[in-house]
Amino acid sequence: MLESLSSSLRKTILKVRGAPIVDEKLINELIQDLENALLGTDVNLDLVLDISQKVKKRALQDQIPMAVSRKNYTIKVIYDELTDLLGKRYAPLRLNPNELNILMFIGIQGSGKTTSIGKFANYYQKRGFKVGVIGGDTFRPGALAQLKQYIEPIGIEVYGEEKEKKAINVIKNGLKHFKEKKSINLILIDTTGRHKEEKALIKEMEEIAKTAKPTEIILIIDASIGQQAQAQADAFNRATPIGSIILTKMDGSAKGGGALSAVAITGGVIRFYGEGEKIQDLVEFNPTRFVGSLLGMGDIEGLVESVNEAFGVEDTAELRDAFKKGKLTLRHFKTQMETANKQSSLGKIVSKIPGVGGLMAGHTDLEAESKESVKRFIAICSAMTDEELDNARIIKGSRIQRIARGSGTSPQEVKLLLQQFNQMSKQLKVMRKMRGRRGPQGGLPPGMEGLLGG
Ligand SMILES: Nc1nc2c(ncn2[C@@H]2O[C@H](COP(=O)(O)OP(=O)(O)OP(=O)(O)O)[C@@H](O)[C@H]2O)c(=O)[nH]1
Ligand SMILES: [Mg+2]
Repeated sequence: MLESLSSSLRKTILKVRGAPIVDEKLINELIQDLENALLGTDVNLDLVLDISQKVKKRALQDQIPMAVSRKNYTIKVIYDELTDLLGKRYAPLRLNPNELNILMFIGIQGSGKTTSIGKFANYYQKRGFKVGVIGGDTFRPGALAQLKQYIEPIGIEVYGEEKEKKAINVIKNGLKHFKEKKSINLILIDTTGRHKEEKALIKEMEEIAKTAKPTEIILIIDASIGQQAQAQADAFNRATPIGSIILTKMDGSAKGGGALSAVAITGGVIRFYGEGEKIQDLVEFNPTRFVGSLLGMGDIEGLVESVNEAFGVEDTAELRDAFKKGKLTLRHFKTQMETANKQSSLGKIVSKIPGVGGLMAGHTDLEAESKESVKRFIAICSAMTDEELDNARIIKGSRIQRIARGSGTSPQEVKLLLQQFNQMSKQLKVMRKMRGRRGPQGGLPPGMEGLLGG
């Protein structure tokens, strides 16, 4: 599924992960990568620019809780914006097994109607529905044979009339046939695909719909047309309030992202997509899960949840004050580590970074590892004197040796902590300069993420 988009997005995420600090330069690189990835899958230029501006602004300027690293926040922002692009609403198709459901499939020539009906029949049969299919394509020679050949092997009856030329008659008779069989609770209607454009298609849809009174009309769009899908979806949305959309050929098309986003901005509801010619190749579309798998892991929702959770945790007033004044001491730093240690979300945040799954093979206990490093940082700070906590500059030579001994760590670890603390203080000064006198209020300067083990 959208392999090249997915692999470029994963590379982008890995770049965030691998960078020592998240600064403007990195964000600019990211934006460039993100734009290229989206344009490469035919997402509309205006949409791409809109997304990249939002990501840039949020990643650099949003005020985030101290327990969230700017890296994770940036990843979450990318995730948010992509999910937004594809439609936040998750709307599974609701069929009632206690009633007769009639679904009518329409779409321009060759879009994948007949194949999608087979996939639907298979999908819902597996979920306990008793399915019947009506071959309402009386236009193309061989259409009925194709339908039967595809669907009968899974044990589903196909109603068709070789000699009848009027689709509407076949559909009427087919409905009667299946309604008499009381056991059938899902009827799928195939239709003619002679239309090459939206207008005639919609007209025919309205005519058949009057007779068949479908529960739902399903528009099939071939994803390989990319952002041109917007015109079809638009016309369709205007014509019917009960429509859903299936995108086909998501496997073979480099333009799938364009088609998905183009349909999403019309407000059209994408329920499924096809990713192959076989009868099993139908996937229910869920924007959040979809973006999660694009970015490289199913569980990105976990990361997002953890970041959201951390947003609910107040930073201490003392800390905010320190940031405002631009005076950060190791004491603040220690307090922050202690808060982070208490938060269950921290370990979760670190362990749920999308895209690092493969790289982290063998480091399965990333969460425990990051908790461990926070604990060690706390231990190091606890071995410091009050004087040292208030003035990190005096920590040198023999003091480092003493702190390492006292905390059960090594002088290297103490130096690492001091380095990261210095980097953070520098970042804070730069930020204060950039933002004038106001100063960030509780925001985490880029670079602090290193302290959180992320
Ligand atoms: N790779 C791939 N091929 C697909 C997919 N869906 C449909 N196809 C292929 O696209 C071609 C057209 O599919 P049909 O289901 O016959 O399309 P249709 O809309 O019924 O076509 P008409 O009845 O002629 O209008 C067939 O060769 C299908 O195998 C998909 O998700 N992936
Ligand atoms: Mg067909």
